[in-house]
Amino acid sequence: MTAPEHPASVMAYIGLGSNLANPRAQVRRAMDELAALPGCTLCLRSSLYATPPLGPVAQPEFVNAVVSLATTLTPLELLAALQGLEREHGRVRDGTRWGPRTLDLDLLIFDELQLQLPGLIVPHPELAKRSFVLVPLAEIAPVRLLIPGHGRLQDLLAALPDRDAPRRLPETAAAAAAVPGPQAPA
Ligand code: A4P
Ligand code: MG
Repeated sequence: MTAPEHPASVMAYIGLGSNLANPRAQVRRAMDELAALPGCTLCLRSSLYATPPLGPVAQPEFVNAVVSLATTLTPLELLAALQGLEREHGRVRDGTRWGPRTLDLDLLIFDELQLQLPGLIVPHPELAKRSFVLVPLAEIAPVRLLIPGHGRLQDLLAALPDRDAPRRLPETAAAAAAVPGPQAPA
């Protein structure tokens, strides 16, 4: 008798970003949806971070995070699944590059692969310069993680000019409420 075939899973890292229509809720919901994708198991999720918008358009602050996914999907299948989730979040592409969005899901890293396809570049080409990607990534990935074509995560982090820019947000509304406020009079 032969054992059933299971495609081997590999580790992928996904960057999440939102700056429209309740960004924290968009990102939290997207994490749950990523966990439910067929062929994927969500391994770790970073905290949520408030980050200053990068790009030419004046727009609200972003909420960013990163998750790791063990996946049996191919890179193009995973990208298609990410774009499906963006559409479900009402993402409208009006052609403005780096414009405001309800949800952006970027395939940051896919195992040890380096890909240059017409609709998919892996690792994500901007990743090494972005504190809103590297800071949450460092929360869930080994610091010695080797990012194909870019080097070690710890070296990329050390080279960032704005490493302190992402502001870690409280876990949940309940966690925020648990932060002690001014003492009430006795
Ligand atoms: N594409 C190619 N490679 C990838 C990949 N690795 N992951 C293609 C995802 N998509 C990839 O993306 C444009 C095209 O990139 C897609 O058709 C896909 O096939 P898009 O999501 O339609 O447009 P975009 O997001 O505006 O462009 P781009 O260049 O992907 O922008 P980024 O890199 O996503 O940056 N500031 C803060 N603080 N936080 C942010 O999250 N995000 C952006 C957008 C700008 N400023 C930001 C943030
Ligand atoms: Mg994008």
